[in-house]
Amino acid sequence: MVGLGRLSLIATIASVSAQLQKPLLSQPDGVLPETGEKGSKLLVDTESLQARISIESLVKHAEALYELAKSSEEEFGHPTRVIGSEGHRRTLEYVAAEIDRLGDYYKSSTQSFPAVMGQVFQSRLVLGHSVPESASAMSLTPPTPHKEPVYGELALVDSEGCNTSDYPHELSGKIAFIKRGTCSFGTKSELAGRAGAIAAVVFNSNADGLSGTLGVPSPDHVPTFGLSGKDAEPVIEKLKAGKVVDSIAFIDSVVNTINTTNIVVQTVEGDPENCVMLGAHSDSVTEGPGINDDGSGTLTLLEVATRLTQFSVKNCVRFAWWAGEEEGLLGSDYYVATLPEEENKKIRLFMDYDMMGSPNFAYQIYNATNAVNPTGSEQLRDLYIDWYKSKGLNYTFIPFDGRSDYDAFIRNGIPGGGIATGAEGIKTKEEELMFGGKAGDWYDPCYHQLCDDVSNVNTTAWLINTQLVAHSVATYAASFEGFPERVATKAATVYDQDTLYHGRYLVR
Ligand SMILES: *[C@@H]1O[C@H](CO)[C@@H](O)[C@H](O)[C@H]1NC(C)=O
Ligand SMILES: *[C@@H]1O[C@H](CO)[C@@H](O)[C@H](O)[C@H]1NC(C)=O
Ligand SMILES: *[C@@H]1O[C@H](CO)[C@@H](O)[C@H](O)[C@H]1NC(C)=O
Ligand SMILES: *[C@@H]1O[C@H](CO)[C@@H](O)[C@H](O)[C@H]1NC(C)=O
Ligand SMILES: CC(=O)N[C@H]1CO[C@H](CO)[C@@H](O)[C@@H]1O
Ligand SMILES: [Zn+2]
Repeated sequence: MVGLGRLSLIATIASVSAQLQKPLLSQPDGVLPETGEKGSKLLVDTESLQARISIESLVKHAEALYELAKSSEEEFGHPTRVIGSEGHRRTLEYVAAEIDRLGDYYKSSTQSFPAVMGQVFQSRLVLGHSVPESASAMSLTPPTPHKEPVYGELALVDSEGCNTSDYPHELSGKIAFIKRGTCSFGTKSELAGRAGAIAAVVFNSNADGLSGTLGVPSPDHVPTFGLSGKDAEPVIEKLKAGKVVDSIAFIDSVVNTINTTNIVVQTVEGDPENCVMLGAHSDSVTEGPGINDDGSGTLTLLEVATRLTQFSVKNCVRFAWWAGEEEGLLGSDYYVATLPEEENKKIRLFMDYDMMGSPNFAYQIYNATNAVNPTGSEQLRDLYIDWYKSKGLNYTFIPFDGRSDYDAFIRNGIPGGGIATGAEGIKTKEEELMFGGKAGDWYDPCYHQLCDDVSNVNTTAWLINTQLVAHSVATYAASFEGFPERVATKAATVYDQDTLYHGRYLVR
């Protein structure tokens, strides 16, 4: 694979796609190459590339993706493209085959990596005489031993439980009661385990409930719950008054590791020292087929990659389809972590495209600024702003807070940004005036559910955003003039401190 150095490239796309059924579409409509005088392709320009984006083509691919999700029905009882499922395996084959059809315009590679997956089947927490309603087992928590309840006294941990010295000496056989804040839930669980606790409860610093993830498994993790500040308050009072709170914790869960695969595709043409990179995630959650999340982004990339082949490029363009995003940005984390320093520097920017056509959409731009993120992020943000403005469309800013695959890039000094159309957030009255749709409802009422099917995309928004993705690719494929040079590979300290999410889960 061009420019990707020592990545572990397990298989080539050609071999993956060999057994595939016939491609979905014959040669896409309206895609005769843009040729110059000598019959060579013309340098990509944004208007020409945007003009070739076809909503019919996007929707046809979405229908195909839904059929692939159905291949998981036997194992899961419903359509899904979660990593490890037949539906996801076939999604990867599908993307690979579609790229393969484009001939030698691209060089492709796959990158396999271990993905940790967890499932919580049942859980229960009893604190003294009460069964707090807000208690929820954290994602990637280990089960209680033998999947049986454990019994112990609750022990209040000092401060925020981020230091060994915060944990009482006589914690052995007890359940640690820890305040949310500063360090990750994973760190708290680990320190509690090392101090001898048999389970841990992290309570929120405000009245709300707390559902998070322990992140990368550690042998020292103990079964861990999140709890609302409201439910914690009376318990803390008792503990501070020196009363004993006998408690019961029970979690039935599994954590296991499977192999899954990123697909990375790069133009053969274009300066390999200066790449514009973009990504979407190929996987869905277990609960549904994930056509908007992130089938839409997956197919947007495929559409732009297909149409781009009719043009020549000055800078290299690299497309990625990440796996394991829903388990905590696993694919993009792995990719960036295994990128040698000299390869990191060749990526001028990374653009994240996750959820392009939410039914109750807003045109959302990640508020990525140079003050907090690697320099260049703000120039990318402004490119999106200018484009929506030029079309007379409204847009909003949303936090750039670690909830999608840009995270590893930002943490490793690569400028980034992106657009989205909204997940489980609630549309405001003001946004209803700006975008239509319905105030008071989620942007995507089928977010992470079975109903995230072909009918769960707004085709107007999807087309507009795919045109904007085409604009972003065409702009940087043609020139990086005015775009800041790459600098450090570790720069995002403010971002590190402020970011609460890693994918869809709270981490601290
Ligand atoms: C994952 O792949 C590696 C390397 O190919 C292999 O050694 C390992 O057994 C695989 N693990 C699983 C769970 O399939
Ligand atoms: C965008 O981020 C900057 C800080 O980087 C902040 O000052 C500004 O208020 C943010 N804008 C919105 C609309 O969130
Ligand atoms: C943009 O939002 C304003 C309300 O803030 C609205 O009046 C206008 O129609 C919107 N423009 C479009 C193109 O929807
Ligand atoms: C997409 O959204 C617009 C604005 O809310 C609406 O007018 C249109 O009917 C929607 N189209 C589809 C296919 O959902
Ligand atoms: C006394 C002590 O070690 N305090 C440390 C506890 O952990 C926080 C966050 O990691 C540090 O900032 C403190 O210095
Ligand atoms: Zn997503």
